[in-house]
Amino acid sequence: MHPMLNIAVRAARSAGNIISRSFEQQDKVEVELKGTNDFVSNIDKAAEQAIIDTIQKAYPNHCIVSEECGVVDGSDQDYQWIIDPLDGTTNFVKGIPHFAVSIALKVKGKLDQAVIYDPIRGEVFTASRGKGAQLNGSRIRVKQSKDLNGSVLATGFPFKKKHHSDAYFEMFKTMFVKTADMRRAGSAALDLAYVAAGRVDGYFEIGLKPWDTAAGELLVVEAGGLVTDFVGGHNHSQSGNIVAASTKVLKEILKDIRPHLGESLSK
Ligand code: 2AM
Ligand code: CA
Repeated sequence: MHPMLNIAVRAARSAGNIISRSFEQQDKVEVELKGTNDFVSNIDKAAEQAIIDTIQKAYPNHCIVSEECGVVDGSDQDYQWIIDPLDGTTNFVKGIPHFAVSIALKVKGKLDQAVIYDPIRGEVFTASRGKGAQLNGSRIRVKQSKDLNGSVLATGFPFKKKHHSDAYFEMFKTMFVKTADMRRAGSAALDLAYVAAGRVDGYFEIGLKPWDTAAGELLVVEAGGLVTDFVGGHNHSQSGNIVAASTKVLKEILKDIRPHLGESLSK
């Protein structure tokens, strides 16, 4: 394993231990609202600190961008860690056992290493640039479905951007009638990991942040899939609008999204 991926996995496991221990003791979880429909807990922050400590111990000069604490500047701008200590916080605070730790490393602006750790199921999804993607050490691959017929797509609702509800549910409807079914499980990181593992045939969501998708993007690409924005371009980390699937399924999804884009989602 690449030494930097090894550190990422160690950091993810230490955060995951904090999260799963606290999940058993919900009375110790303190929840705040950081924005509309947007929860954060003391556990998000404790898990984040564990990750930052692990990375900084190994690589004190690297930069870090993290969901709860923002940017930690390092002297070496070539290395940037992108962290979501607890992806699926709403599930966590409601007692639903589906969430993950997501850690990615960009080297000179390119995704290089990624880990997504589901501490409840003990699943560690990893990817290294050019070396493929793994689940608990075994190779995973995107399902090479040829169209939406018989497929299951993962998605998330635009819960923080409800002004997109009409456009989103029109897209949803267009795809839903063609698929076998849809899943809305509540963790973007795990949705992308499941695309990489071939558990779902594709995924789309509006309004995500870079830490929700950075690790998942490398997983999908290394597992033989594609990741784009809503018009097939590569603006998804800026726009937060993301599609991930095999080449053929992605083309179908983009075709179904296109009529409902309007001005603000056309990137
Ligand atoms: P979080 O739990 O770390 O906030 C749920 O749809 C998934 O999307 C979660 O992974 C959640 O991450 C993420 N998410 C973050 N911002 C979102 C937004 N504005 N709209 C939809 N999903 C968002
Ligand atoms: Ca997140």
